[in-house]
Amino acid sequence: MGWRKRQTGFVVGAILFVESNLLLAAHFATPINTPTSCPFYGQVSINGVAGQPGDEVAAFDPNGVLCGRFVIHTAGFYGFMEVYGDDITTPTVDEGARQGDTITFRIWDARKGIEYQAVCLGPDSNSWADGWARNVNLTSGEIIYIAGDISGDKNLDIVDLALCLRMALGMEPPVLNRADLDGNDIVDILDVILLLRKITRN
Ligand SMILES: [Ca+2]
Ligand SMILES: [Ca+2]
Ligand SMILES: [Ca+2]
Repeated sequence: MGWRKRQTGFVVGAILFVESNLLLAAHFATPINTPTSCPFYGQVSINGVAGQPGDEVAAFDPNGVLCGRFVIHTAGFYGFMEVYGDDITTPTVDEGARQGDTITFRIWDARKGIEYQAVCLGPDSNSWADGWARNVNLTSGEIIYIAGDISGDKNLDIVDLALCLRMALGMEPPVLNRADLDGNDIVDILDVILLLRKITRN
């Protein structure tokens, strides 16, 4: 009886530990730091609610290169976020934006594990210019990605749970970018439990 209780306590503790680490690890990749940058800042909301500490904003150039990332620390605001320019001394590598490029943004809701395309609300334009700060308010638009949505239908449900379980049991090849919820590069029973908790919380 006591042993079983202790075991349960251990499992619950392990899950809470993993979940707290999930909130600490940044979702978006780290951009390459270059000598040129255009700082963006402004308000950020997700479905009408202020972006919360731990949520993230990322900036992309027209080639889809991630060239800026900011982890929100003050509810409702992001920035200054350095959005880096392409380094002309490295012609084979595209690190970021060039003069006049239109920058697009994505928003990551860390608690719900949802990545959104951002809608730019101004007041400034979102064109990149070295050394010029841009005030661009952002709000969430189309959903790009939901952590744990293995079936890809933008819903978290029993179908995803069944797929995750099959991957954890080795009955199906693991799809890491969708099913590895704790980011340890394997799909196992802990990912299934994390997904179950997400589904029951929704
Ligand atoms: Ca370059
Ligand atoms: Ca799904
Ligand atoms: Ca995992």
